Amino acid sequence: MNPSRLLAMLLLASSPIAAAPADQHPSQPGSNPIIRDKFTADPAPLVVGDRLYLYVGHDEAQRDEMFNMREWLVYSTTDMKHWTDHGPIMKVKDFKWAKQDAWASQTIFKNGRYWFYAAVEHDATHSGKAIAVAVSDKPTGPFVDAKGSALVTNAMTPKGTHSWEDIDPTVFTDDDGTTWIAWGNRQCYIARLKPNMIEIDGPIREITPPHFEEGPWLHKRGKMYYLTYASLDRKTHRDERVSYSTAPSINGPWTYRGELTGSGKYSFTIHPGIVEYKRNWYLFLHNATLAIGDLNGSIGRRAVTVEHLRYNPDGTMIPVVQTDAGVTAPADRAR
Ligand code: FUB
Repeated sequence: MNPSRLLAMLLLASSPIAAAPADQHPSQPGSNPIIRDKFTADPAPLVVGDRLYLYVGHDEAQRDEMFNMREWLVYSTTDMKHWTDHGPIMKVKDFKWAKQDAWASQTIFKNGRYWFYAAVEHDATHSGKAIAVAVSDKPTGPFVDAKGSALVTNAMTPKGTHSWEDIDPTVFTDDDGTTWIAWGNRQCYIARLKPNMIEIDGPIREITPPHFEEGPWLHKRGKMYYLTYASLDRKTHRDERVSYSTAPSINGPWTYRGELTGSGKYSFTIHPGIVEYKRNWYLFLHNATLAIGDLNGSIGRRAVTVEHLRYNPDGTMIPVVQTDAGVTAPADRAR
């Protein structure tokens, strides 16, 4: 998030344009937004056996606050329609070296444990944002700081242009067992993780794709690797959209494939999370259409959604139209 946009965002957040209408959507299970009693953002799915877990940040912005995010929550489902609330898995203060900002996260399973990677604001000992790593024996936590210090600090990406570039980790284990981590804001970075999951192994490489803003998500389908992300073409758009690149290997070369979906309704940010579950593919996003009590959706009061995701025969992803119906609509009509 660019500070020069901050003032504009705050003004928008309190303007009629940004104010979401009262929640008029039908509450049919599976329709969007999927979580309606809390504001949630930055969805990150993980399949464990026959259950899909969904890790989110808890948006608690009051009035014109931009962001107020102090904890991460997890939900789960076995049918994509009914969600169980497992409560908070961690608070940002559980990382003793972090100051604030429970921003985007992702959890993966490796070596019998669940590894949780998240963006936070570092305390005064390091400037700017950082990436934390925590671990648990269960997908629902409790998670504990696995390292006692940041996995990535702003100083580790010295060619970056700003202090909040080291955010939004995505983690992916390739077929050879190597786990990779990518992250970034405006600059997108990738690095290998050591088998211990708490140290970077080797160089950090920049792989910034066109219009990259933040929120990268790595996945693989067949032989194709995908880097999906929140994009912003400042010349033409006011709000983030989702774009993606593909590659024949995690090391690239990456080919830009254009936009996967438009902006989340009423939301400056958007954040993709992609997963295959029970032989169907899903794209999780967030928008700002939810109202709870007298609090309307805004930049800091978002709501997680999910849509079907389909592929063309050549492996490219079919553009996704964001809907109120969500996955209550049949997958074959998800265009
Ligand atoms: O939720 C806080 C930040 O906003 C995330 O880290 C970004 O991806 C954007 O969604």
